[in-house]
Amino acid sequence: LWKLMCTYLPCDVLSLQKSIVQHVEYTLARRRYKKDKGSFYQATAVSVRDRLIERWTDTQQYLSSKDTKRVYYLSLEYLLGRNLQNAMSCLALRNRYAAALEELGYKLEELTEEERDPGLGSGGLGRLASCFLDSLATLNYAAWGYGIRYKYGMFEQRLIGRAQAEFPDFWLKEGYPWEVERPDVQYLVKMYGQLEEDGKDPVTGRPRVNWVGGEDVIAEGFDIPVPGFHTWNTNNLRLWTSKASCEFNLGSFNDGQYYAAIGEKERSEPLTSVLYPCDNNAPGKELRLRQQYFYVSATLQDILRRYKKRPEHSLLDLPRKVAIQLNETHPAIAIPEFMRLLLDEECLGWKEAWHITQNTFAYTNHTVMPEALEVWPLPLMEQLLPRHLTIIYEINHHFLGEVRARWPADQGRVARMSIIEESEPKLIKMAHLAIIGCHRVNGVAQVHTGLLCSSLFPDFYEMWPQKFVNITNGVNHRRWMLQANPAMSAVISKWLGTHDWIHDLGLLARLKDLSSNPELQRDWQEAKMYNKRKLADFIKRECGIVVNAAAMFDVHVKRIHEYKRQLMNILGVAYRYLRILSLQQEGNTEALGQMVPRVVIFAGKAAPNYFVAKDVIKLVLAVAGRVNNDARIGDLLKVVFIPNYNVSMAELIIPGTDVSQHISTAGFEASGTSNMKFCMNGSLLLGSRDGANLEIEQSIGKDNMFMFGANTKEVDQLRRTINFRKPQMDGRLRWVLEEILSGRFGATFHDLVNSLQPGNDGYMVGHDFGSYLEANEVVDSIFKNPPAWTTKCIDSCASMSRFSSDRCIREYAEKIWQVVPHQFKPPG
Ligand code: 26Q
Repeated sequence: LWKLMCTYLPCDVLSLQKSIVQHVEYTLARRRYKKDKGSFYQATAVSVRDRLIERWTDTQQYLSSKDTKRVYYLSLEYLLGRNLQNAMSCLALRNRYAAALEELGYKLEELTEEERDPGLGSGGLGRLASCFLDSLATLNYAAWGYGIRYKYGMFEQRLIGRAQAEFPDFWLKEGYPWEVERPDVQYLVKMYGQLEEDGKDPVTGRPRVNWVGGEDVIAEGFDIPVPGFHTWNTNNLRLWTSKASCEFNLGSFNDGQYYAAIGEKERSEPLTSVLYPCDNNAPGKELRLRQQYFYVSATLQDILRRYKKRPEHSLLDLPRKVAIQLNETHPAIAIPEFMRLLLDEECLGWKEAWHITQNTFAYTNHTVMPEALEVWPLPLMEQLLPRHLTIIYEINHHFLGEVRARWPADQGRVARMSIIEESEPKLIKMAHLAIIGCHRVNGVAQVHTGLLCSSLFPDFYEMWPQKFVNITNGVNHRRWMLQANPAMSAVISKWLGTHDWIHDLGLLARLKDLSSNPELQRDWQEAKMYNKRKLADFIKRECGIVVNAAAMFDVHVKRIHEYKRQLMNILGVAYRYLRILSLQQEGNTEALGQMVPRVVIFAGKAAPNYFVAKDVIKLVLAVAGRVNNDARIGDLLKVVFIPNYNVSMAELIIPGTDVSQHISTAGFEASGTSNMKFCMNGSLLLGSRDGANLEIEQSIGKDNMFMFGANTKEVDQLRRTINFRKPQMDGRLRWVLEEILSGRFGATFHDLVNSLQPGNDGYMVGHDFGSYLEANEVVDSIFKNPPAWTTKCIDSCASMSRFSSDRCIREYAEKIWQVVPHQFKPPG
């Protein structure tokens, strides 16, 4: 029996084949001899999953036996991307599976395409959480992610009548082979109801309250294994789904209540139905708060249950064994919920409970946008979570006492720092609650952390300077280089003479000595061309637009938001178009001959109720329609909007890019992470002085980056004076706007044009437009010199090691979580 328990599944090619065919037949009950890519994808996935599961359960067993400190990452969003390739490379079984499938008549690359992206997130924050999970597992940290298993993820974007249309994304339609349902992991979560006073606690002497009545919802866990790359350690991502609590005892209802009970069941199901598709915006919707609380409560109950399983664990020691990271304020209701569990369920006193809570939690801020800072109307909190409101009052009371003690007679400061905003209705500021309840607060890039300390939370920074730390974001280079770009990865390995850079990205620096070597350059350019052709094929399939792979591929892909300034890009494109036509009219063949053919590629989703962003998509499509169908333009300019941007599309687009745009108004993009991915894939960046762009520039060198526009300080100045110092508009911008208003691009886009008039232009498009166009000219001039261009690409790529999420996770481990790696080795 022991021997049986110590043996892992066989992984030779024949065994893999057998397992795939068996899963087709017995797990899926489909015909094994019928050619069916869908079934073979599913079966392959389950076969890989089997091989993850053994490591997964053994890792968890091992970590429990060692009683290691665990990190829990709480995020309302994860953008996992496809799993099949990732899991196979983690297990080092990619080649064997490819061989096994080849003989069965399938290409691994084709089966990969069968997997649907779980779109359980809306943008950068969710993708960052997924990169973190990968790095945590690879670096052998004991960590679990917790999230929500939305039934409908990020909506599917289609373009209908040259505009965005949203469709539900029912990603579970064919089932999701990577998850394991845990019917045995269920918790009750209560909402609404009333408080009842219940005398005094005999031990602590504190007044006791009971939270009674209300509705109970069941949370049930689904687990997804998170493998590390070339290590046995396999972590867990637990996602909650909601179920009606009457499923507990439906059988015992008598006839009259039976129907009512079913009705209640129907009401509870939708709680985890749909992901809010916002990004950098926080609508104060009751359902969203219910989702947050539901998920947080289940998670904390689960964490406490696991901790209490060991009889020697005392709650006072909890921070030595548990670190909880809040991804934004979305799970910040965890602070009062944890206090409630410690006070009301575990019967601790306030001081002990507060000490434990503060030392367990830490908070990452991802945004400085005022409209994205979460606030909840106090009456809503009172109705939904009456007990939590009283706890928030008490936290605030203790906290403001501290403020008053340190700054006596500074009422202004007390009002500014309070968790509760004295407006009508009163509001609860979740960021204040998070800062007060956590021992660390971090920003995600140097400028961003600077802004947190100087303009967003200066009072808190003054009170607790040591609480604030910067941890610049990073990305998982295994997914974003090795998996997404095998062509370039092969060139790198060939020229370094080793694959070790995959484990230690610092090794890439050696490429810098070789970057002008013509043979390396040829290999590099070939890889880039291969990726561009793949992208061109995709564009033809998806958009019906034929583009020339020799042209410069200029890419701007991310959520559509005013501060990200896709509008500035498309206005620049319109300018280029008008300029080509006027050069033609002048008969200026020399200038025309100097022009660099460009394909300008956009992709990204606009929140369904964000009409300005949807207008920007319309304008892009309108300009594309005009430019692409103007025979005079030919290959000089093409404009493409690829619908339904997601992680797997990013894996295709990023490697095929020559220059990518990260052009947010300075001071608005907390970090950005795609800038890192593009740079790692040999694209040059056209960027504003914002977020991580600045640190990337520091690492790769000024000469390798096309930077333009106002910096944070200048933007701040400009915004202060916007209403009384109206600058002259750049002549080129005025020209473009006039042409748009004249109907040159179909509709006249009055609202967009109006938003750019001096005085209205909060995102400084007008101010930066000139320097943006000039930066674009520099891009053109260097692109015309391929060796110079390629040297820059290689040099930048070679300088990117700091932006691996491995570096980032090590910093969290050291500066915030106080955890060290624990590597699990299998028996035998
Ligand atoms: C809040 C309340 C209700 C509904 C939705 C939301 C909500 C959801 C998502 C608010 C914000 C978000 C997403 C924010 C986000 O993606 N921020 C990005 O985080 C990245 C990782 O740190 C940064 O690189 C980006 O700069 C930042 O914009």
